[in-house]
Amino acid sequence: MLDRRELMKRAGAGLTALGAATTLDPLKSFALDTVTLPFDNGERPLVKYPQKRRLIGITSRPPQLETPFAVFNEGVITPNDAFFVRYHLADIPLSIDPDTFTLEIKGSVERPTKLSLKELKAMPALEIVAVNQCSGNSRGFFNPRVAGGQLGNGAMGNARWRGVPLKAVLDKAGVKAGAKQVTFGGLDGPVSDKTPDFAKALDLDHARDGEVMLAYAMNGADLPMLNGFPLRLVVPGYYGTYWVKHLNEITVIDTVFDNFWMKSAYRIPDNDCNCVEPGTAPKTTIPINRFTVRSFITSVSDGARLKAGTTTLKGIAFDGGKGIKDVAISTDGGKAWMPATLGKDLGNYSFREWTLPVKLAAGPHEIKVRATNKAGVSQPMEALWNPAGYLRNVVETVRVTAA
Ligand SMILES: Nc1nc2c(c(=O)[nH]1)N[C@H]1C(S)=C(S)[C@@H](COP(=O)(O)O)O[C@H]1N2
Ligand SMILES: [Mo]
Repeated sequence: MLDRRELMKRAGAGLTALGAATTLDPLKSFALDTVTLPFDNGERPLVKYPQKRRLIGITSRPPQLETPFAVFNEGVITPNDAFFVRYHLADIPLSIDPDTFTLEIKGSVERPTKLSLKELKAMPALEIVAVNQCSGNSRGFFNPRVAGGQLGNGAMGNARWRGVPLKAVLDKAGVKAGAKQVTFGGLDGPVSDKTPDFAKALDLDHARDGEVMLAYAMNGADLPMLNGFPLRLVVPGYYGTYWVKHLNEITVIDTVFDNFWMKSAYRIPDNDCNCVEPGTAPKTTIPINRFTVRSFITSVSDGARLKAGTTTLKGIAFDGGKGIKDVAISTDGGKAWMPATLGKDLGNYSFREWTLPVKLAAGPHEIKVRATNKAGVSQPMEALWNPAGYLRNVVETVRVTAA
């Protein structure tokens, strides 16, 4: 048997001489241990991939990794080596040369353009702190259960993204009158040609809002390979499905993009709650878009035993871009609510830290957290349901015992 340190060393050896940022071998990962997420069939391996610390393994071909929830208590910025990983197609790039990489802008434009990474980095840069969250984050908690990756709460992360506004690149190419949408494709692809290639689209106005960006750096470093090196789309406030990784193709189109990933997948019920009666199907759907409002307690986990007396609770909250207005905490199962103190404001797209000292008498307590955004939108006390397992944002509960 290899000891743990040796396994970690060998996993790291998946990086070749080309340099840490550009090459990896996802087949060189190792299961080191397991964790159990709090729902049926929740046991998962903890796996080590190049440029990543030990993360929760969902699938291995393609690699899909979830962040252990304790990471969110370390700070509001998720470290690159702990950031979750989601792919759809098994043929992911293992090696990309940043010196020859180019981004192509084509379609309904005056000047079809190719830009190198160097040219993109020479343009005026933009930085935004923004949460990236998979549409199916927390899907494993759906009741009744739904098909798809059975994720806990770790398919999200918050990073400081640096890059260029998509608008600047579109302006360089000159969008033609009559254009409707912009599509985005990356370097990964399907193993069989029966599987549709992954590509997403945004409406032209959204694409030109000055905030949607092409990011080449994350938390002051190159993007990790598994998070889209050397360039990815960042769509602040929108679900991760739009954040196309290894982005190398931008196409301006005069129609509404109707590939599988827009027309059939990643759709939500077209009604006020974006929800349906559990077990039923929506009549009409729309493409998933902005995050619902969410909040979490990160400092204590469900089932924890605490000392009776004063405990300072801590956690995070975020929404789809209005910004968090307030966070309220209940220690009696939702009867009385107390306002928490919000931490530093890193912008409307970031995790917002909250803290609150609470007095807990000896005995069991049901602690709940509920955030409200600046538009007055809050979280439901009972979970809403949709057949794809998206948008989960029920008020979270942590049961603790003080003694
Ligand atoms: N090229 C490419 N980009 C992609 C995907 C993909 O399969 N291929 N998946 C998307 C989905 S569904 C999510 S949730 C995010 C996840 O980003 P991350 O892997 O950096 O955490 O990437 C998005 N970008
Ligand atoms: Mo996703």
